[in-house]
Amino acid sequence: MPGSKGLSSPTQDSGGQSPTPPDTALAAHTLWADLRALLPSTREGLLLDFGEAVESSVLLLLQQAADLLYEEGTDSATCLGLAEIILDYSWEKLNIGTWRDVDKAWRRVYAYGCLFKVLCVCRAGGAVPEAVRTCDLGLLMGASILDNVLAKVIGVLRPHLPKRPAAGDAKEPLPKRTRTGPAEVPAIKTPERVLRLHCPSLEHFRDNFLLPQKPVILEEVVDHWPCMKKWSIEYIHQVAGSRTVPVEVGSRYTDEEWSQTLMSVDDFISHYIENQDHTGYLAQHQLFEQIPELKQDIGIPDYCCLGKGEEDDITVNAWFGPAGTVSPLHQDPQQNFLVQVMGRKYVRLYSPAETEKLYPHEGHLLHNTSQVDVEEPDLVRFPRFETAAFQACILNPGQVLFIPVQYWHYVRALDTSFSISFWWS
Ligand SMILES: O=C(O)CCC(=O)C(=O)O
Repeated sequence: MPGSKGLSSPTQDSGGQSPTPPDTALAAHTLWADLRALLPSTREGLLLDFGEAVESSVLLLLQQAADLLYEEGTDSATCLGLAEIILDYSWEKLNIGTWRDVDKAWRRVYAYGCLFKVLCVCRAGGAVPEAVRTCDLGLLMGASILDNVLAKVIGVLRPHLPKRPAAGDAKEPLPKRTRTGPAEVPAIKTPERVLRLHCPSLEHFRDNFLLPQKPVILEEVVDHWPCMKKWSIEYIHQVAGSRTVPVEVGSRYTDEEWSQTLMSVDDFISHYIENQDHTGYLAQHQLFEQIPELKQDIGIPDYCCLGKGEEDDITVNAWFGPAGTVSPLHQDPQQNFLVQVMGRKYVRLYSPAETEKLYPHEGHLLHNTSQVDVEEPDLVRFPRFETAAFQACILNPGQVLFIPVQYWHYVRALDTSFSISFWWS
């Protein structure tokens, strides 16, 4: 997948419509005490040191905000004003050029801005959903500070979030409008089918698929994961609805009009899953690092133990979207187990030996992506594509597709779908 093309500015908070608890003052006081306990005991412990990349004027703002936070009985509005300036300024720095060139010092500044804002909001008895959203922005766009304090802050805030009514409590069901009819399921010829195996032994998998680098679908190896029974759209609303996530907007990342944005999971579901005006894809996101409650519902495929790395080195990504999302034909630098939790996906696989027939983009950013639209190839521009050998499958819930390192893969969702990829070496 390509590097980030830059995120559009996060949509403004919808106005903090959280119901105010009856004993507001007491609740705010308790919350502030719990949050304050996460901070270093002295102001110096905040470690506000950013090196030369960050102007001294910005450092001064950070120091002033920190001083105010550590003073008793401070006017939170002044501190909040400083935090907002720090956030606006560092946000600009995060959005200049490509993501990989952003100086980490600015990502730390942004994370401190988020932390200070959240503390001010909560000290003043403000809206918890807004505070959670700010923490998420800090986690997504900032760098880790103070031993991942923003994740700990979310842990404290979570019990204070307003509860979403259970699906049965809703007075009227939301009208559902779907742009597309049932997705077309491609026919797959027998010789092209990816082999399926029930729970092969580690040795069998290693000798017949990992070492020779051959794709295979593994069945019944993740049936015991709680996500297989528990997950539904309603469950994702309940557990993750108020959390902010990155969303790809547009049919495919190779299109000109494709962009990325940040929004709550609730908004993502209502805009892109329940009402499909445009295609939106919560794609290639380390959701389980961000939301530990969801991580409890999944495991790591046993076969990953055949790799050389530690379990912590495995990159686990979520791919959640409506029918019709397309990941263009591309290759990745690690082995992959693509686990299908909800819905079906059509997958095409091409061996790295076929690369020359797949016309990779020439630019640096997309060199691992083919220029060919797999299901509607332009054979005048890309004549060799017609002779490229491939395998294909419909990946069903509960199945795990092994995609060897550098194997080209194209993926189209046939239904509302949730998949989890495990990249390992
Ligand atoms: O499911 C998808 O849309 C793409 C998955 C993918 O590219 C991957 O797991 O590397």
